[in-house]
Amino acid sequence: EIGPEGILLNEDFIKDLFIPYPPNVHKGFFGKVFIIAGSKGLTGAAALCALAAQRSGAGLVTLGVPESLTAVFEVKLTEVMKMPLPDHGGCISLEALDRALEFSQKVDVVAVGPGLSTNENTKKFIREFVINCKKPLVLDADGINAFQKHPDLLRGKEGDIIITPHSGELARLLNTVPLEIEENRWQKVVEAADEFNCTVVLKGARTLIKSPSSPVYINPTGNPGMATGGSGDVLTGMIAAFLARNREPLKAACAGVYIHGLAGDIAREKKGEFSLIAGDILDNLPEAFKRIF
Ligand code: NPW
Ligand code: AMP
Ligand code: MG
Repeated sequence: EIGPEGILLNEDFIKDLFIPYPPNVHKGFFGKVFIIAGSKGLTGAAALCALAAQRSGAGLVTLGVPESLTAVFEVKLTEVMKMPLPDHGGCISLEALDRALEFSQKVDVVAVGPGLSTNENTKKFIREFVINCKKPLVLDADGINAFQKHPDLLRGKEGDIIITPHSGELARLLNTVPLEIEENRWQKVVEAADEFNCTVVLKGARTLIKSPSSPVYINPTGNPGMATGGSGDVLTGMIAAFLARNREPLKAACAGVYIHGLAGDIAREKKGEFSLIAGDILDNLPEAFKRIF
């Protein structure tokens, strides 16, 4: 424990996340995840996120993608299902709202954000979707950026939400600059969890996790090799999969962050810190799970 209100994450906290299941289990038991991600030039973020959810035990993963890019995703991803959504110029558009909301009713968790772009029409779609979605949500990257000038909309939203900002993204949400977040990480994670009444994962070296009623959890795993494009997209898929399975935002967030860092540490053992790429974190998820369970 770090002080009265800080707790260092460890494996014991993670272990009881995974409830035993019978041998005749079926895929519905492990949870259905809907990920809305990707745009022209950023299909990698969507693919990494979806595969991470699949590798993190989700029973069914469906990726909502810009319709015009469907063929790209069909080639990139085999196990993941795709839901083509109306787009303009490779960015999901507001016209996608009804289809996305309707599909969300059939899943356990929706993750929104990786690689969606900051196209104005896409941001409108994101805000309308998030406000009207009745399922637990994981918001990352552009799923957070869409609320930059509309924090009140996020503040007023009911239901379980996990947000996973890096300093730049939390700065946008709190209308400040990244340095201000970096210099006051503890205070800012507390402020954000309180203000938005949701679980906040403030990423970076020693990621901090906090829900409105919890202490601050500090993650000891991970390494600087993970400061590479796509790392965070992997984390989002993992947290969504865990949330679909256990429905406990704080536990899902803590487990995601801890195991993501562990997979990054295993990747570093094999590839070295210098060459580590996000796909290596993904590739070492199986090894990380084997070490814990
Ligand atoms: P600077 O200039 O680096 O010092 P953005 P993004 C600042 C997708 N991706 N960590 C930083 O400052 C994502 O999912 C797609 C990080 C800069 O001003 C998003 O949809 C990939 N940043 C989209 O791209 C792989 C920090 O914040 C700004 C920081 C954009 O996401 C890559 C950077 O943030 C990527 O995941 C910190 N600790 N502190 C793909 N293969 O498809 C300050 N900053 O502009 O939100 O850019 O995170 O790359
Ligand atoms: P993103 O910026 O969204 O791609 O997320 C980056 C991911 O890598 C987050 O999970 C960070 O916690 C992790 N990460 C980035 N830099 C470091 C670092 N220096 N040490 C440990 N983890 C890091
Ligand atoms: Mg990111």
